[in-house]
Order: sequence, then C-alpha cells, then structure tokens
Amino acid sequence: MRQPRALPRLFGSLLLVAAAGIAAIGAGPAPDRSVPDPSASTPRPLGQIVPAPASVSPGGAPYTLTPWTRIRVDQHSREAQQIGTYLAGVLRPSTGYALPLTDGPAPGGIRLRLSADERALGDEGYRLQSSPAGLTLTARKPAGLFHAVQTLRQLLPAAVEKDARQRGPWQVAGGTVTDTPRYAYRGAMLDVSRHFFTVDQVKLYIDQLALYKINKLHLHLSDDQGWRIAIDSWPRLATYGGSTQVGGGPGGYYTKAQYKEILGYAASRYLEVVPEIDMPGHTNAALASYAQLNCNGVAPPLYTGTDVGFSSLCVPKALTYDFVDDVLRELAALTPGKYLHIGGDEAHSTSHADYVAFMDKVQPIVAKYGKTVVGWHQLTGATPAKGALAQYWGLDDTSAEEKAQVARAARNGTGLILSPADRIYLDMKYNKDTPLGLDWAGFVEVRRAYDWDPGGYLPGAPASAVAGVEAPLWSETISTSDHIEFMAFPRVVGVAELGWSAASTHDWEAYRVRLAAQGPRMEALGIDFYRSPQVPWRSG
Ligand code: NGO
Repeated sequence: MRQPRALPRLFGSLLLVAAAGIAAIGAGPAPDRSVPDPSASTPRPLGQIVPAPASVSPGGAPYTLTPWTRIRVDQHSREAQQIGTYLAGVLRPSTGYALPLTDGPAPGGIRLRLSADERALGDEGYRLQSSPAGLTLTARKPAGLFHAVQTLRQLLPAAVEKDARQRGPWQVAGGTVTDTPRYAYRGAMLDVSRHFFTVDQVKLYIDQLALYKINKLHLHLSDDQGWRIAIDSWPRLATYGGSTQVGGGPGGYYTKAQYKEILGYAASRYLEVVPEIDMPGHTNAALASYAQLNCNGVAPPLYTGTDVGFSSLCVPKALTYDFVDDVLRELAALTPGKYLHIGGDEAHSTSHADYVAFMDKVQPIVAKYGKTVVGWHQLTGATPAKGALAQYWGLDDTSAEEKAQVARAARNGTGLILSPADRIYLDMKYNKDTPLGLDWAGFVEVRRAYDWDPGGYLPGAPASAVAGVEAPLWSETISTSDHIEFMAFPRVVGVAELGWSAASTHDWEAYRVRLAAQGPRMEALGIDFYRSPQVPWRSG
C-alpha cells in the first residue's frame, strides 16, 4: 500500500527499467533478454506496455517533457479538462514541472484531443503520437483519452509514479500507438461483505485497476456476513446486518452519500460500478436483520464464519418480493451504470423449483428499474432474462453438463462474463506457502491466470457471447489494502490484458517480460505485489 516515500536512490534503477523494452508486440524475433540495454537515455519501446496495444509503429526521435511543457486540452470538453488535470496530477510531483493546462497552442506540449470523427477508435480506443515536436493523445470518447493517459504513464520511466521529485530525463519513444480493446467488459470484483473496506480503500483499488484499463468494478455488497449498503426502506440491513464481518470484527456499511462518492471516483477513472446484492442464498445478514423475511418468522443470529450455502430468502412469501423490489429500486436509483448483479450462486438451501420461481420474479424487477441482470452462472439453470449476463465461475473440471448448460444459454443470447475460479479468482493462493487466500479451486500462479483464451474458453459457447472477463477477489481471508494488493497484483494485470489485448498478442514469454517491467512501477506506486518466480522482475 502506498506509503509516503523518502527521496530515493533512483537513477541507476531507471536504466534497468528503460532497458526492459521489447520490440513491437507479437512480431519479430525474440529479443535477447539477458543483456540489458546500457543506454541511459533510451526510452521504453512503445509496445512495452500492459495491456499489449493493438498496433504500434515506432519511429523518429523521442518526445521529451521539459519544465516548460504545457498540457493543451480542448477547452469545450469538461471531461477532457478533467483528464488533463488528472494527467498533470500524475506528472507534477515526480517531474517537479508546473505543467499548466492551456487551450492555446502549446508548442512541444502534450495535447489531449477529442474527435468525433475518429470512428475506428470506438468508445474506448485512442491514438498516441510522439515526436520531438509534441505528444498528441486522440480519442473519440473521454474514456479513450483516459486510457491514452495510462499508456503515456507506462511509456515514461517508472519513477514518474513517485510522489516526490525525481531526476529525468522524461522521454517517450517516437512513433504512434493505436489501440482499442478486445472486450467491452474488463472487470474486477471486490467482496466488501466478508470483510468491509472503507471508501478510501476502494478508491485506492480503483486507481490501481485504472492503470491497466480495467473498466468495471463489481462490488459484492451483501452476503451472509454483512450487508454493506444503506437501504432507507429497510434500515436495519445496514445498521444491524452490516455490524460485523468474518472473524467478528466491526464490519461497516456505506451510507448513500459514501456510496455515491465511490461511484463518482470510479466514474472519474472510467470504471462503471456493478453492484451486487446476492440472493436468494448468501442472505443471512438480511435474514438476521428482519425476522419477517424468514419462512419461520425467526431471525437467525449474525454470522461471522466462512461457510456457504446455508441461508435462503423465503421464496413462497410475498413480503420477500416487496423487500427485493425496495432494495433493487433504491440501488437502481443510485446506479448510473447499466447492470444490477443479483448473485444467484450456491443457493444450496433453496429447492431448484424455488430457485427458478425466485429468478422468474426477481429478474423483471431489475428490468422494471431500467437495469440489465447479471448473475453468477447458476442463473442459467433458471431462465435468464433477455440481455442478461451470466458470470461463469467454474473450473477446468466443472462437469460437462454444467458447462453445457451455460453454453446453451450463451447460444440463446445470454452474454458471458468469464471468471473461471481456477484461473482468475484472486483469492486463490499462488502456491501452498501463500499466507492469504483459499485453495478450493487449486493454486493459481501468475502464468495460469494469464495463459488461457477467453474467446475459446467454454466449449460450445460462441465467441461472440463473451462480453469479457472479470477477476473476483473474495475476502474471507482479506482484510487490508496490503492484502488486496498482494492477491490482486500481478494476476489482475494479466486479466486486464486478456480483456483488452487481441488474441494475436497472446504470448506468455513476451507477456512476462512486459509484466516484469511493471515491477518498478508497482513499487513506485507502493503496490505490495507478489514477486512470482515465474516473472523476471527487475529491481526498482
Ligand atoms: C465462491 C462462492 C463465494 C466464495 C468464493 C470463495 C462464488 C460465486 N460463490 O464463488 O461465496 O466467497 O467462492 O472463493
């Protein structure tokens, strides 16, 4: 986690970072990785970023930031202005340069340009052009401009991420990067129910995810151990249901104002928040808060263990649907994004018939409030609503029938978010010695998390059904930001690449070298990542 840092002894290590370059992605002979480039002033090659960019044409002399550099932003776009301010905020502390924002001509400056004509750049794509005359970031939409800024950060030396003044030079290799994502859904999930995380902790994670162009933050807001979002019509959900967590700590919940603060912060980093209220199982915190929600009218005690599958909303009771309607109405009203996630996993205490009946009643409530259903893939055992997304969390050895059920739904129009547990569950231990995490899906090393193809992953599911990928971080054993960082990084970086980069760039040997170059950057940012022996890290 980011700590205030003393002025470091940095210049030597920058040479190594700069030397970590490889040629354009997926092309040409493999570089000799054992020989560091001895040139101090060689900027990092344009393709040397994560996620791998769609296309790179290197050429010409580098661009150099100077104390006189200005950031020139199209004045008419407030969002472009905000992105310019954000960029200045990243660059000022480490460069020590003033980097004023301007809308006038800025010779030699950084230009942020929005252009509606750039159709090929889509909703999130961008172009970065670098030459001694200037650096231009172009996008059709602000999200693309924001992603361009992340690319620019990665093209500068890692020390640019430090929060105190460092020595330059601050150069970006000459040439052009043109980049668009493979998938529109590139997510990370944080379970704030098993352990509660504060607004600031969530913001920190958002910043870390944004660096790698993740664009969805799924918040698991309710579970047996805690209800984490204030619902005015059922206030005890938060005040009582949110009053503990795994292991019996104090828990917590977000007031609506705090939740909006998270939403605003996520939006400023171009992440859409996907809120989840898990049901009909995983509902002990709600059942404990209101006796009348229980079939027998008796509230169970709050729960601080880690078992799953023992709770269920009372499917035959009419009140259950008043409750769900109230919760989803209030949540939808808070949610600027498209999706409401209704869980649906591990409903082991709900009969199959009840499960199907429940989903038949609840999915139309989501639609009534103008949102699109997301559910864990067990939803495909009921009838997924039109346009719904099913989040697949099976394993390589999940039964053929279960996979076939999901594939069938995909052929019938249900979109897929892929979160295979034995690949990208960030709460799985890396190996037997990992002090945190679970191992029910096996150990997941960095290579395993990266080395699979979402497009062809689920047999019988059309590639076109895949909306994207998401890396869930369940928090039974995770209770601090350091924990989040250690389990997420660097695996979530690989997931970001699977979500963004074309299948043709997929190559573990090349990826691990690009990932290694992220080590000093993550160090500069204070991210306590796992130094996997599979990655040729360079010290920073
Ligand atoms: C499962 C379960 C969660 C656990 C998680 C732990 C899903 C979708 N339901 O994933 O309740 O927290 O495993 O890895």
